[in-house]
Amino acid sequence: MTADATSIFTKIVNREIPADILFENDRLIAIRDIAPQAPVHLLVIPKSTEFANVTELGLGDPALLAEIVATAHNLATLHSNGEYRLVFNTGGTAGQTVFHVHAHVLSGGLEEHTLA
Ligand code: DGP
Repeated sequence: MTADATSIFTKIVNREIPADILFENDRLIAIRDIAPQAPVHLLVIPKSTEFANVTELGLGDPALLAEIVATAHNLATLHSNGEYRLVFNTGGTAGQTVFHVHAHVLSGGLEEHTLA
């Protein structure tokens, strides 16, 4: 399966819709989630439209998955206390609504929150 090439995240990458962009390189973009579930709730998103979910990404480009994890750590350190929860919703019945792989980075006061 290929990610939706017209996904909301591709539109953000292409500057077709606005977002609060915290980090960007040639492979990734990181934004604030529009509906935060924690004091710090960021999304780390590959620019590639090749992967719909983390299973496909891990099999297809494990180095890019590792880069997402490193970026999550760096952003949680910059924007919070360096401690974070990393969530990949995978499949509609698991809460995935955008079928373009993305990591939720949740940080700050998570002892008061259940899973995103
Ligand atoms: P998921 O349910 O795991 O597919 O997560 C999708 C997330 O994307 C959800 O937490 C809300 C966020 N989101 C959806 N549309 C937008 C948008 O236009 N801008 C931003 N910043 N986040 C969005």
